[in-house]
Amino acid sequence: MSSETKFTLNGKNVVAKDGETIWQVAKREGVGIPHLCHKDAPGYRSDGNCRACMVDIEGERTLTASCIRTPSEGMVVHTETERAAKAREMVFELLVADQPSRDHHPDPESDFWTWSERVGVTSSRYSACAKPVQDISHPAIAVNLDACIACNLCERACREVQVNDVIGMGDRGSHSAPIFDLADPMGLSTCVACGECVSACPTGALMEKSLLDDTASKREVYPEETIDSVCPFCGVGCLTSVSVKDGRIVKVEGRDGPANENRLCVKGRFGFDYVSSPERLTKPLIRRDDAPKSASISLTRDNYLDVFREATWEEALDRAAQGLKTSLDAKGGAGIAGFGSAKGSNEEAYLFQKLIRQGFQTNNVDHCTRLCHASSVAALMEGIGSGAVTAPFNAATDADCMIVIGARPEQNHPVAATYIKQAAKNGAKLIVMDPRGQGLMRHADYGLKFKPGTDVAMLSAILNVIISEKLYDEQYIAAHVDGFEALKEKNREFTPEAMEPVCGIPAATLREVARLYATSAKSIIFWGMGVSQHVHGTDNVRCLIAMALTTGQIGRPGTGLHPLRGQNNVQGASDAGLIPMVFPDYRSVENPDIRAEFEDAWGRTLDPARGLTVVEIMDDILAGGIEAMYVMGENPAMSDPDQNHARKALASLKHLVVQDIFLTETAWHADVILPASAHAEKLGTYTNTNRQVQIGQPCVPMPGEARADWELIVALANRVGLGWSYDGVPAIYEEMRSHMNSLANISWQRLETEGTVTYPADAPDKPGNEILFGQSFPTADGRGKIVPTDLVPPDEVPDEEFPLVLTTGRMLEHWHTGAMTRRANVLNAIEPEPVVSMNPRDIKMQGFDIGQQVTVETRRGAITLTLRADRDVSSGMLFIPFCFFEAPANFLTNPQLDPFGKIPEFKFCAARIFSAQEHLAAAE
Ligand SMILES: Nc1nc2c(c(=O)[nH]1)N[C@H]1C(S)=C(S)[C@@H](COP(=O)(O)OP(=O)(O)OC[C@H]3O[C@@H](n4cnc5c(=O)[nH]c(N)nc54)[C@H](O)[C@@H]3O)O[C@H]1N2
Ligand SMILES: Nc1nc2c(c(=O)[nH]1)N[C@H]1C(S)=C(S)[C@@H](COP(=O)(O)OP(=O)(O)OC[C@H]3O[C@@H](n4cnc5c(=O)[nH]c(N)nc54)[C@H](O)[C@@H]3O)O[C@H]1N2
Ligand SMILES: [Mo]
Repeated sequence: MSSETKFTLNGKNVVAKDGETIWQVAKREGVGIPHLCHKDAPGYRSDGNCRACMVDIEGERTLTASCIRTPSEGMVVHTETERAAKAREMVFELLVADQPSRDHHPDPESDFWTWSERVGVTSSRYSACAKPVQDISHPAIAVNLDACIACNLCERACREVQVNDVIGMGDRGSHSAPIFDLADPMGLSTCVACGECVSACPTGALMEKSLLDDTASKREVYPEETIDSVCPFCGVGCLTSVSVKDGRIVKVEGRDGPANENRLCVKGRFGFDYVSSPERLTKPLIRRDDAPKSASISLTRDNYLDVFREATWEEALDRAAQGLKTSLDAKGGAGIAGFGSAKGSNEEAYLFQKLIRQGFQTNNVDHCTRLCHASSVAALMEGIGSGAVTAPFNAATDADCMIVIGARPEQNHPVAATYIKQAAKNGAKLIVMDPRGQGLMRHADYGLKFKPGTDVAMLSAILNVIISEKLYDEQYIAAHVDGFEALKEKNREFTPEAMEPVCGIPAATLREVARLYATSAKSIIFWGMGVSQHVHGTDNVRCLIAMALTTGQIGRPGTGLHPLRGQNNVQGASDAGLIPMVFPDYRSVENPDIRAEFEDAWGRTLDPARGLTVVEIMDDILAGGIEAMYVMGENPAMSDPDQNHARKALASLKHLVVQDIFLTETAWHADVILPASAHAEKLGTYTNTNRQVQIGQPCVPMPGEARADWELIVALANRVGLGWSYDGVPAIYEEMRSHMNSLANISWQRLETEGTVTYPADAPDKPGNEILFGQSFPTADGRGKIVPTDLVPPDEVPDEEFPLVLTTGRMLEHWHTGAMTRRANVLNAIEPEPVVSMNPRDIKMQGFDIGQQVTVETRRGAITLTLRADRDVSSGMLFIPFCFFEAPANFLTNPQLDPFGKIPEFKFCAARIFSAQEHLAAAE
């Protein structure tokens, strides 16, 4: 129910809706009231402490802060009485007294100075307090407390909006100011550098160092223009506004997008300078005739010209196409494969799979989704007929109970995590299930640190309780679900008591968690790689689907299944057909009718058999099958499992074309390297984890001779005789859309106007559907299907020789293989070197020293890195992130695949650790 309150503002009759404050109504009415401690953005509570927004209310003795005051019926408000104006002048005069002069101010263009100018007070009769110290210990953010007005917006930003709980207002001498943790230097505090405080600060006391001079106390950089775009990193899909000067990005701010409501994380806000890295590829390169290929990489910034020579575009493109044609002539499509990119746009993904399918008559086209949520998608397609999320992550706000399993959103989907944390703070129950501890557990009612690789056991026990205690929704099952009887039968033996020793969680806890999930009015499940990257990944997800289907926790606000999608465009690239089994929109390549539609549209006979997947392609190369590849925007020489094997495969290709923005480990094996466009340099659409299709705009020019990815795909297509002509990205989008029902009613023009639209949308003028499957599922008969599962152990369990469990994954500051973030200065400054994390007790027991060099070895390889203590890592486990080329985690990982999703078991293998010296000695 909306409420309305009528009152007068400066003599005009106005209406406040739904609890609007006087300040908000005034803004809507075009009456600007100064404000400093108030931020007009979602998630920010008004505090009314700075007194800059004082207004006069008839009949009231004192002035009132308009940012916290809601009007009452008939109230008469004046913003410009002499009394109000004088009071505000006084506020500003006192504040100005305490600021450095405008000429010596960190940000003379800050909101503070804009408002003081409007109020007419830019100097002061009062004298300043003693100047507090400057804190420049953080690589990204400068703290100049002399400019602080103690408005506490930064504290609200940190605690209430991002829920990071680092900043507090401490008492420093005569005036209160932000402190970090227990008054640590910011750079040593637990600050995660989301930059929300910087964005909130009205004076520039907290500021991006990238805008300041060498002393970090005075603003030096003023952008020339600001462009609306979308973040290039993760699947959250934060909308951004990108500020540019001299053709370089100098600052990124969050915009009010549906997924992020202005919020960003450290990568989105401070990780932009990879785009202008001096290591960007700027010229086409061709392998020298005298440079043999080798699986071992000895790549440095300076030696690449020993291996490659610069070439013209004509020569490089001819050579790239010729090599693919030669293989096609010799072997047909079976000799060729392509890896497309989930970092590129939908249009690029569509064109890439079209080129491979139409040009080379093969379905050997895949991308990193195979290493990611392939098992989730397999289980979801089977169970509910759709691989995408059933509800956006923001649905956390409406949930009563949230499960987060096998995911670390604080690190990997930080902005999504803010919604989960806020919901938990507002009383929703949070259950975090992960063998490794994480920050989110601090906000959780239950933190289940179960034994790795035992998800099916733990979840089956939960299902067992749901069944035996009759917590399921009988009506929902009757109306919507098949397979319940089979589940009951199979699940009988998986009692919590029987599963306790398997998964390590007490039976009583499993019962409580089952009851909480099943009986809460609205429960939602979020999951990630800890669930999917196992040989039983598909089974893990089948269990989660069974939990939702038996309890009817799906299809309503605050409920659903949400696999947190990883890359900025992995949802879109998958939708666009960058998958070996399916054309765009998951339509089977094996179905003759569907194939006929694409054969008609593309004018060629197409391959009737499903293609090989990422890891299968590597195997097939070494088995003498595939001999030529085109890799765009992926770095399999770092991201594929068992690198000794994968790099050997890449090195043994007869012809490899790599299209990237950097000379990656994969490019090292190439015959031809095509310098491509970074996200910030091109137009395109990207689909985030919430199914929101959003436009990314070009913000800066491409470096040197680099070219847009889509133009390069077209150039290759035309060199293999496909005769493509597109007059731009919109035309590609519209062609793609003609094959995709999911994008019905979402025309390019609509996207241009609205910037972001959720699919599916029922009409061109209706917003898309955020919550899906309230009525039925998109399966053949409209019903959901439960598929019961068995307990399957991880493929390689610890033994005497390799007694530890190695798990791999990510860190907040780095992106995957490090190609981008190791070249982003702030991010690399925070996490500069390869580390393996181990429980401090294990470190002590083994007699190691924190910070020493250690070697970690598995049956497939060994790497040497720095030992880090981390209480979150359980005893008996090691954790290594795969972003460091100096010590690639994937030398160690097990390539064994899940039989349905074909995803490798990145999250579990047997390992051992010893001091690096020992390792060296043994080698000698
Ligand atoms: N900073 C950053 N953010 C990223 C990325 C990045 O590289 N860096 N990559 C993006 C991509 S593509 C993806 S897919 C997402 C991935 O995001 P997440 O799914 O959060 O990824 P991970 O950190 O790999 O693994 C998640 C969790 O799985 C747990 N785990 C390990 N073994 C098991 C197990 O047996 N069972 C269960 N249930 N859990 C287990 C780990 O302890 C870890 O906490 O992140 C995206 N966001
Ligand atoms: N051990 C271990 N391995 C894993 C995982 C794990 O958890 N553990 N996780 C897996 C998962 S979930 C994923 S998604 C994969 C990710 O694996 P990859 O996709 O191979 O990893 P990225 O580093 O994201 O590679 C992206 C590449 O694209 C380039 N690039 C960026 N933007 C553009 C662009 O606009 N155009 C072009 N042409 N190139 C561009 C970058 O320079 C980089 O080389 O890794 C998988 N590997
Ligand atoms: Mo991923």
